[in-house]
Amino acid sequence: MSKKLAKYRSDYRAPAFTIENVHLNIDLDDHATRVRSQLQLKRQAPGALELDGEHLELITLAVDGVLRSADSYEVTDKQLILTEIPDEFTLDIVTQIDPSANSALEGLYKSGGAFCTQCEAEGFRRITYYLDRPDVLAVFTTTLSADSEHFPFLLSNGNLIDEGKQDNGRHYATWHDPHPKPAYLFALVAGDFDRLEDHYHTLEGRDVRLELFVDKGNLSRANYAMESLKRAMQWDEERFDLAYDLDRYMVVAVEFFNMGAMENKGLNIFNSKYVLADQATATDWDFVHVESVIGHEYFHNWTGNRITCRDWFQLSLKEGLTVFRDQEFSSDLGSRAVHRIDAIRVMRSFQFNEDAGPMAHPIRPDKVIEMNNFYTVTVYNKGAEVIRMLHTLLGEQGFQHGMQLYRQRHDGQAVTCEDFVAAMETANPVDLQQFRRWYSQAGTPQVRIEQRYDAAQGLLTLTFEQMTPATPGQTAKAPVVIPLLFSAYTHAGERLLLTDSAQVNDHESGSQLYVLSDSSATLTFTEVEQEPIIAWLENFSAPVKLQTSVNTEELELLLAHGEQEVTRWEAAQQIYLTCLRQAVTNQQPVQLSASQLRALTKVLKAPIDNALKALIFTLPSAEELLEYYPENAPLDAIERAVKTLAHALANGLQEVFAATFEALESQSEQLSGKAMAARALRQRCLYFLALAKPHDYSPVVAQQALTQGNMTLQQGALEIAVQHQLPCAEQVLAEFAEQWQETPLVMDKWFAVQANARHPETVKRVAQLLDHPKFSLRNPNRVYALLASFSRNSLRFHQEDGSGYKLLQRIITQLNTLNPQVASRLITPFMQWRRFDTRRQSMLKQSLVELQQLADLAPDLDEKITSALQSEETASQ
Ligand code: 7MK
Ligand code: ZN
Repeated sequence: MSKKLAKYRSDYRAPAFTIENVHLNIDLDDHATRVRSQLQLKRQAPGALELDGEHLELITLAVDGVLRSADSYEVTDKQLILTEIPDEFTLDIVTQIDPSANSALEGLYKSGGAFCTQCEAEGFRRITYYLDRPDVLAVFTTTLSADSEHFPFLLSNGNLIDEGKQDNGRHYATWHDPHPKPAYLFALVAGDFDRLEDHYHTLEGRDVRLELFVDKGNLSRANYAMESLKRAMQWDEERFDLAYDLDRYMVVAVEFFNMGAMENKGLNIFNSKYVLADQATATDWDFVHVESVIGHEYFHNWTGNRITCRDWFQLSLKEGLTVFRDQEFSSDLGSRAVHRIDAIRVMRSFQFNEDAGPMAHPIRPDKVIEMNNFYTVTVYNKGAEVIRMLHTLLGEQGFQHGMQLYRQRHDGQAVTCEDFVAAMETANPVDLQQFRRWYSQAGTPQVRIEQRYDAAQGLLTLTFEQMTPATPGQTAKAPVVIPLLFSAYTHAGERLLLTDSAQVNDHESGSQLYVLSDSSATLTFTEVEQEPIIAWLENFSAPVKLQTSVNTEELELLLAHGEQEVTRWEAAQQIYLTCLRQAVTNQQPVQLSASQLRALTKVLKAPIDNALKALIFTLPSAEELLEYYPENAPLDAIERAVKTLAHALANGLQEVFAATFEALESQSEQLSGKAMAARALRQRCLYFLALAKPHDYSPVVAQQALTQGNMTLQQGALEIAVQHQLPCAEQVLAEFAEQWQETPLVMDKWFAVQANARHPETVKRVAQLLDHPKFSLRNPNRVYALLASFSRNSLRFHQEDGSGYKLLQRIITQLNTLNPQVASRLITPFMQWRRFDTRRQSMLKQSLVELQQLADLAPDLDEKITSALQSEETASQ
C-alpha cells in the first residue's frame, strides 16, 4: 500500500461535484455484502469526479443507466476516478465487502451477532465509493435486506417508509432521512435486540418515538439511558432553545466499538458501556458517564448534524462545542463543582501532556495524515475550554445570543470554526481578533503572577506575564487572551473586592475578572487596607499553567474560606503539589505540617458536600506531578513522594477518617446525588484506613467486596484490596471473577483494577492477564481495560527493567494489523520518550524504531511514530 500523504488545512478546495440524493441498497451477508449505490451528481466546479473508496471490490458501474467498461474509469486502492462525464448525471455503483473480516471496526462490521457501522471520520468509503467528505450533504434513502430470523431489526437513519418479506427467509426495510447529511453520519444496524420504547413531546409539539436497542436479556439495564435521553432533550430546549427534528430517535448499544458513541442522524450507535447501567453492575461514575455520553450524542443533533464541519480540520467546531454543552448539561443536573473538577483533572493529567509532546496540535489542526489520530483531548477537551472562555467573556446571555445567530446563519450548512467565532463576535459588542489565536496556536500557555504590597501607601501591585512554549512546527508564539477569574480575601478569610481598576470587572460567577492579553501587564490598586490573599484562575478559567507566589499558609486559608467549591479543592491540590515537589527536590518523604493536618481535618468535619470532601482527599496523580518535570523525570522520587504523601495523610488523619467512615456506613444505597457523594467519601476514607492498617481493614474490605447489588461498593473494595495488596486481595479477585465472568462490562473492571495498581507487581500481572481466557485483542473495551489502563499507569509502564515497554510494544505490534485505531491510542506513553533518563530514553526509542520497521505499518501509527522520532531540531520546523 502506498504511504498516506499529509493533508493541509490551507489546501481546502470545494468538491467538483455535489451529491443531491443517494439511494443505497444493501444486501447484508457475513462475507459477501452487496452494496448498490445510486448517486445523483451535479457539477459545482471543473475537474474529474474523484470518489473515495477503500477495501472495496467493484462489481459494476453505470453512468445514466449505461454500464461502463473498466477502461473508462480508474480504480486505485483509495479512489475511483471518472473523467468523461456530464455535468449532471446518475451514477450507479455495485460493490462487495466482507463485514466479518473487518476487525478494524470502521465502515460496516459485525459486533457479536449484529451488523453495524462506524463512519466518522472516513469509514463510509469502506462501504461504497463516495465523496466521503463532510461538506457533501445528501438526502439518503436506504434499503437493507437480511435474513429475518437472525436480523429481525433492520435500522437506518430517518423514518421507516417501507418494509416487507422477501423470498428465501429474508426481509427488507427502507429508511428515508429528509435532512441532508454528510456520509460520516450514515448508519445502519441489523440484528436481534431487546427494545425499550418511550416518547418525548418537544416544545414545538412533535411527538418523538424514542427507542433503545440492547443485546437480549439486558432490558432492565437500559432504563437509566432512556431517562438520561429525555433529560437531555428537555435541557437542550430549556437552556439552548433547541428541539429535536425527527419523529424517531434510536440508540443501539453494541459490544464491539472503538470509541464511546456516535451521533448518526436519528440512529446513535453506542458502546454498550455508555448505555447499560444498573446498580448491581455499574458504579456511580458509570451512571454519570452514561448520562453525559447520551447527552453528548444527542446535543450533536444541532452542533454537528444540522450544522456540520466543512472539513475535518474543523472537528473542534462540533466536538469542542458539544463537549462544552454536555459538561453544562451534567453541571446543571448534578454538582457543578464535581463536574468542573473532573474536567480540570482531564486537562492537567492528559491534555497538558499532549500539548507538550511531539503530536501537539492546535484545537484546529493544520496538518493531518490519519484523521483518526485527531480525536484528541486537545480537539475535544481543550476545544471545550476555549468555548468556555468565550462563555466567560460574553456571559451566559451574550453566549446564547451568539448561538442563536450561529444557528440562523448556518443551519443546514457545513462550516468552519471561523464561522462560529464570527457569529459570537457579531452578536456581541466584542472584538475577538486576538482570541482567535486559541484556534491556531498549540501548546499550554504559562502565566506568572506576582504580587507586591506597600503597607505604608496601601498600594497593591500585580504583575502578569504569559509565555507559550514552542511546539513542533510552531516556534514563535503570540500572546493569547486569558480570562483570569479571581477572588481576593483578607487574612480573616473575608472577601475583599479589588475595585480600583477599569480593567477588573465583577463577573456573573461571583469572581472578579481580569483579561490578560499582552505578554506582560501590571495592575495597581490604591487604598488597599491590608495585603490580600488571592485565589487565581478560579474555576480553571483558562487552559493555562499558573505560577504564583501564594504559599501554603495562604492556601490553607483559601481551603477553609474559599467561597467557591472548586477554589477550595484547588487550594488543597496546590498544598499537596507543593509538598510533593519539595519532597522530590529534597529526596525526602513528604511531611505534612501540624497546621496542614488541622486544615484537612477541618475539611472532613465541615458541613460541606461529601462529594467535594472526597475530591479534596483525592491526591494529585503521579502523572500530574510528572508535568512539572519536562526533562529527566525523577520517576523514583515521584513514586516515593506520592506514596509517602498518602501515608502521611493516612497516619495523620486516621481517627477522623475512621469516624467519618463509621458515620457514613448506614447511608442509603440510592442513586441520589447525596447517596453517591456519601459512597465517594466513604471510599476515600476506607482507602486511607486500609493503607494505615492493612491487617485490621482487610476483612472489612473483603466483606464489602461481597456486597451484592451495588457495584460502586464492590468495585471500590476490589480496588483498595488490589491497590494496597491487602491479605484478602487474591481471594477478592477470585470471587469477583467467579461472580461476574459472564458480564463483560464488569469483567472489564476486573481487568482494569489490576492494570491500574501502582505497585511493582503490576507488569507481571498484566502480562499474565493477556493469556486469561476472557482477554481478547478483538474487543476494544477489553483492550482499553487492561492495556490503556496500563499505558496510563506511568510508574509501572516505565518500570526500570523496560518490561512495561516490551509488553505494550508486543500488543501494539499485534493490533497494528488487527485494529490500527486502537493500536494508535495505546502508543501515547511512548511519545514522550525524550522526557526520561538516558537509559529509559534508549529503550523507549528502540521500541519506536522497531515498531516503525513493521511491514504494513498502519498510517495511524506511522504518523505518530514519525513525529515522535523526528529529531529535536527538525521537530520545530
Ligand atoms: C468521543 C466521534 C463522535 C472520541 C471521543 C467520541 C468519539 C471519539 C464521540 C467518536 C463523538 N462524533 O460523538 O464525538
Ligand atoms: Zn462528539
